[in-house]
Amino acid sequence: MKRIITYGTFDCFHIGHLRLLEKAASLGDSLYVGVSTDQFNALKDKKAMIPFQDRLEIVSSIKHVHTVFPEKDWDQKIDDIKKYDIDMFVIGDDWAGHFDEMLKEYCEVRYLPRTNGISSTAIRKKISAC
Ligand code: C2G
Repeated sequence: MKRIITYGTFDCFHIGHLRLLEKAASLGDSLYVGVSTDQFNALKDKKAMIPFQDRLEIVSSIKHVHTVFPEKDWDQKIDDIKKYDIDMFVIGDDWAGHFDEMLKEYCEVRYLPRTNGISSTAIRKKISAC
């Protein structure tokens, strides 16, 4: 059983998020997703429009997702990889090169192409302009 892990804010859930999760899930047998808490987003200089509990529930409802859990800080990934016996870490290539040193001795690290033309930031801007 090949286990995959990824992380994200998943604010204003959109097709770019869905395609990432679909592709990540296709690389193994079960997909584990860390959803950034509102407090952790503050550390990422991000302010999600959708509260953490709602984002967690939305991501957990995606058929490709096996398990969701809170992402509370930058340093929990190695513990998560051990806890869930993960084989591969995947994330969009906007993060390319960012996690190799930290994670490569624990699991495979793979960066997947982002979906162009859509972002939570753009959606939030459109909503605020209404
Ligand atoms: N994504 C994508 N295409 C987009 C937008 C996002 O493939 N158009 C991917 C991102 O690359 C990421 C995932 O969807 O893999 C979630 O995106 P965000 O919610 O923006 O995640 P981020 O805030 O970058 O958090 O520890 C890692 C961080 O928590 C990642």
